[in-house]
Amino acid sequence: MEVKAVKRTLGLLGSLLLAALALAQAPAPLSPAEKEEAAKIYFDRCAGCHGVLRKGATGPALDPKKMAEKGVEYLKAVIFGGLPGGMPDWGRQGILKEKDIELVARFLLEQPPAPPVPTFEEIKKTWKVHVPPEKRPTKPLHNRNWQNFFGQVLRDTGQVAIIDGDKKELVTIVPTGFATHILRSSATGRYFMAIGRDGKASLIDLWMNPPQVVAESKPCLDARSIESSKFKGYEDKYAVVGCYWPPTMVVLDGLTLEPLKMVSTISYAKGAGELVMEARVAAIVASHFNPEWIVNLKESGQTWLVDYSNLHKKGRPLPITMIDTDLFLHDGGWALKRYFIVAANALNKLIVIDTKTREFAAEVEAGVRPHPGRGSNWEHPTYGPVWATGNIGSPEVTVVGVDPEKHPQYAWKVVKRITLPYAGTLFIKTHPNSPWVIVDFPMSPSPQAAASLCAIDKRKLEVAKCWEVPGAQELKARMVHPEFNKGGTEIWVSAWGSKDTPTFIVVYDALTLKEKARITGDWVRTPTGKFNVYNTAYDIY
Ligand code: DHE
Repeated sequence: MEVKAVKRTLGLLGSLLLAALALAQAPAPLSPAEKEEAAKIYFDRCAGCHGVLRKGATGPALDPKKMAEKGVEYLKAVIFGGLPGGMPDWGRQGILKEKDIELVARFLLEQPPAPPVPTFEEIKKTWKVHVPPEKRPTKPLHNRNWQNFFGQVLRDTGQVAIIDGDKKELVTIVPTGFATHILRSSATGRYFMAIGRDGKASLIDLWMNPPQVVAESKPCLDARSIESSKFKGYEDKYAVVGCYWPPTMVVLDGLTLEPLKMVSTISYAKGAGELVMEARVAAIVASHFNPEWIVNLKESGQTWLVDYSNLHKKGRPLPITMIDTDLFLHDGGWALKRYFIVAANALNKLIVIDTKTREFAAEVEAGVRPHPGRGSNWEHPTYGPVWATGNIGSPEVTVVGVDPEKHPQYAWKVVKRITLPYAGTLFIKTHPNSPWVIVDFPMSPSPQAAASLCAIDKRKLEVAKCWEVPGAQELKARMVHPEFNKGGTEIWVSAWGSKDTPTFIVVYDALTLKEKARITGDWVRTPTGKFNVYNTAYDIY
């Protein structure tokens, strides 16, 4: 029985009894060496959701007093087996061993140690240029169709595989950061920028033969987002990394990744609430209307418009417009390449920013814990241009009208809630040339659902077909992150298994939904997000 349920049943007496039991079970305090090891595991695996300071965000706050009430055995069980709300089963997946779980459970009973905060000088020392811009090729050194390359994140090996999308052939594998998170294309598409959870940014030049990491730096200790400058005249000039810890946004030179400017995001929460020390940077996109980035702060509920056009001047001025939007901002994408739609996930809302007028435009009710990735755009015969998101906590794709100028009656309204057979969606994706929106379910607790995909009919706004991907369950894999090729004729989806077992990337025909190919090999380990060069550079989704 849940501790809460026991408490309800037994009332005050029960609470006292549980507290006494937990105290009796209380383990010895961690030795300094154990604490250091536990802090590292916590930082690498837990801080992403619960925060370095354990104040909570995507996951709940982990207050040492409350943790002590739950007791170390309960904590060990949760860390081993996960919880339906999204807590991963670290032990069952084999990522954390019994000894690690024991250490982390005991660590949670103690006050969090002060996390390190590197200086700008220390950060600058992490900067390495392997091939200076003047020594890089002026045209591609291979005959491959590099605009149809896919960058496949191999999460737990800390690598990115570059795959030739035409030939479905591995081109090369490059090292990136620990538990590599995402890739973004530079404005021209020539470079992939990777960001690791350890804050390491890598610049991959796709014109080299084979493509290679030409520059790197580590602007922070924990990061999730990276973006390039895309406005006309600034293409590939700058890059920006959004950090979880320290809570900062770091501007880099786009061609060398030299750290140029560091901005703290510690800020008051929306509505002049408390000062948030751990205001982490979530999604970042580069505006098409102005030389600026749209930067979303998760815990303080602000969206910053960051003007990068003066960075070449003395003192590197960086004007920032701060808009109070809403708390728990996470991921999001473009609608009509003008409106940036970001999920305020714990509030079950979507926030819309008009990047042309540079204003807050609307707030829309989504399903439970919306998770768009970047979402999907298409033209509907009745509603005009629409954008859609999946939801982790409810079996629904939420479709929103996005054209206030030509279809004002549908703008920022949910025009359809498409029912899915399962909850647990992380990503949906489409392409202008495909009639389908493809939906995954990697967060479903059911192995069969997690191994399945659905296709939504973009005209009828209903599920047309769902299928289990053969072979995925046997490999204990979850199908994740659909991505189209440049022409929109193929859909690629990764089978996300454990690091010990190679899996595969499956390729479907984007019209018939028939399996066309499977990319596999010893190197295909923990494939998660994959990014097509052309679609990522030109924001096609
Ligand atoms: Fe992500 C996007 C944060 C776990 C794969 N993820 C994002 C973004 C944020 C974020 C802020 C938006 C970036 C942007 O657009 O600039 N992700 C987090 C977390 O905090 C979280 C919940 C926990 C953690 O500790 O990291 C988390 N993410 C995951 C995963 O477990 C996933 C499924 C696998 C993995 O590689 O780690 C995962 N996240 C992705 C992907 C995207 C992403 C593939 C980009 C989607 C796209 O199409 O653009």
